[in-house]
Amino acid sequence: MWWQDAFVYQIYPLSFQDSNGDGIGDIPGIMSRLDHIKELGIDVIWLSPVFMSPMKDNGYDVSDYRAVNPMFGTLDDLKKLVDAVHARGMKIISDIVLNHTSDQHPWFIDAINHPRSPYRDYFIFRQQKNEISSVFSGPAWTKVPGQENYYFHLFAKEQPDLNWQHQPVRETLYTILNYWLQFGFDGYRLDVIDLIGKDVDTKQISNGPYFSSYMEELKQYVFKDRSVLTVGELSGSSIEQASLTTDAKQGYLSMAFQFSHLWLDEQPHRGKWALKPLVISDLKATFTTIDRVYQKHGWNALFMTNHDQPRAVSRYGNDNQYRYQSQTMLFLAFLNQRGTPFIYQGEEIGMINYPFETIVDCQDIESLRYYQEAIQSQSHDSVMQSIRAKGRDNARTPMQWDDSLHAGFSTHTPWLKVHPLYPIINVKRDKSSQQSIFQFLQTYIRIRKSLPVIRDGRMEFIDLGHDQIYAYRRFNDQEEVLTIASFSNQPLRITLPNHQRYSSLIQNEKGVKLEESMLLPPYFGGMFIHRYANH
Ligand code: ISL
Ligand code: CA
Repeated sequence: MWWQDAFVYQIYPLSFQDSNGDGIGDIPGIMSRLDHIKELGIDVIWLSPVFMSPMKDNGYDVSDYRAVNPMFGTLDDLKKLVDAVHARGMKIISDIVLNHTSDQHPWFIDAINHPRSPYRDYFIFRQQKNEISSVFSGPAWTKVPGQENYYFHLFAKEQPDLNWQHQPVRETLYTILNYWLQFGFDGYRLDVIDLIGKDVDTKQISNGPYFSSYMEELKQYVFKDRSVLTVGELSGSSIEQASLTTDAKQGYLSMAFQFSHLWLDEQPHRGKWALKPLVISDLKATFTTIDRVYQKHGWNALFMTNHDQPRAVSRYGNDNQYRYQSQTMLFLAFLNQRGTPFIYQGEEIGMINYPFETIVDCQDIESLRYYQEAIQSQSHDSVMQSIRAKGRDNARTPMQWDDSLHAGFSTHTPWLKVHPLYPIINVKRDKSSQQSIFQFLQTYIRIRKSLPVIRDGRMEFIDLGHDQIYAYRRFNDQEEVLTIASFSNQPLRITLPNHQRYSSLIQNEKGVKLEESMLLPPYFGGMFIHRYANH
C-alpha cells in the first residue's frame, strides 16, 4: 500500500506559523511553510484539529464538526491548504475526535437543557457515578447543573463522551467522516479510537466489548474501497490489539499508534507523572515484542513524540552537549524499524523541552489540573519536575524558524512561550550548520525510501556488549541493513565481527569506520548495508 512507504509530518496548527499577527498559528501560516515540509521529503501531513472549538483542549474538544475555527482561518483557507498540499505531490490527513465533543457542542447543550431532548441519548448520563477517573485528574463524572444525574467524560469535564451505543450517533459521525473525505482529505488520524467500544457500567474502557463491531461499521460505511490512510490512536491498547486492529484483511485501519514504548519511563500503574529513568534494554525488549507481534498481523506507526509527549531529544538523548548526535541517532534507532515513520514538527531541527519553572507558564489543561491536584500532597519542585519532564506544553511551544523576535513564528507575543534557546535552535540556523539535523533527516528519508528491506525485512537485535547500545539488523534474502545507535554520553568500545561486509549509508559522525574492535563516539548513530554476493 502507498502509505507503507510514506513519511508523515504532524502539524500542530496553534504553534506552527502565525500569519496575521495575533500570536496564534493558522492555516495561511501553514500554507506559507509547505515548502519546508516538502523539502524534507515528506509524503503526508497530519493536521491536528482545526474544527470549531472553545479550545479547552486545543481543538480536541469540538463544538462543530463541519466548521473551521475562525482562529485558524476559513473553510476556504482549508480548501486552499488541501489543494496546495496536493499540488506539491503530498497528501494530507485530518485529526478527528470521535470519542467526545465539547460541552459547547449544540448536541450537549440541548441534551442538558432539555431532559426530553433527542440528544440526551447522544451522551452518557447516569443516576449514579462509579469510580472511573478522568485522564486529566479527578472523577470521570460531573453532575449536570440543577439535575440529579451525572455525565461521563474520560477527559476534561468540558469534553463529554459520546454514546456510541446509540446508533444515530454512529451514523452522524460516519456522515461527517465522509464529508471531509469528499472535501479532499486523504485520510484520518483517529483520536483515542480505542475508547469507542467502551462499557462504562462494567468499566471496560479501552478496546471495550463493542470495539470490533463499531470499527467494522466504520470500515463498511466510510473506509472500504477508498485508498485512504487511517491511523488510529490506540493509547490504551496492547501491542496485540493494535496489531489485530490493523491487520490487512481482518483489521479496520491502515496503521495504529500503540504506546507500549512510552510507558517505559514511568513507574508501572502510577501514571505518566511518576517518573522513572528509561532503561535501554526495556526499549529493546518492547520493540522485540512489537516486531514479533507485527510479523503476524498489522502495520505499526513509528513515532517518538507528538503533541502530547515531551521532546524526544530531551527524553531519550542529551539535549545540551550532544543535541545533534542524539537527535539524529534517535531517527535511526526508532525509524528503521518496520512501520510508517511519523515526524512531529520541530523534531527535524531537534527542538527541546521548555525549562518550565512555574505553572503560570503552562497552558495545557492536563498540566494545570495535575498541578492543582498534586500540589496538595507534593512539593512545588517535585510537581514542576514532572511537568518539565512530561508536560504536553513541551511539544507545543511555537516552532522556531529563525532568530528574529518570537523566533519568526509571529510578530505578536505567542499564546505559549517561545523556547529561550531559539536564537541557537531554529530552522534557519540548523539548515546552514555543518551539523544540520534537517539535512541528516532529509538524507535519511531518501535512503530509507530506496530500501525495500526497511519496509518489509525481518528484524533482529544484536548485542554489541553494552546495554546502552541499540543495534539491530533488518534483512531479506538480498541484503541486510545494520543500525547502530548509542544511547551513551561516553565513548564505548564495541566488537563487531564481519565488519568488512558493511558499507555506510549514513552516520552522524563522519570519521567513524567500522572495525573489529572500535570506539563508538557518544550518541553515535549509523546505518550500514551488506548486499549479499549472489544478488
Ligand atoms: O497525553 C496523554 C496523557 O498525557 C495521553 O494519555 C493522551 O491523553 C492520550 O494519548 C489521548 O490523546 C488524545 O486525546 C486527548 C487529547 O487531549 C490529546 O491531545 C489527543 O492526542 C483527548 O482528546
Ligand atoms: Ca494567527
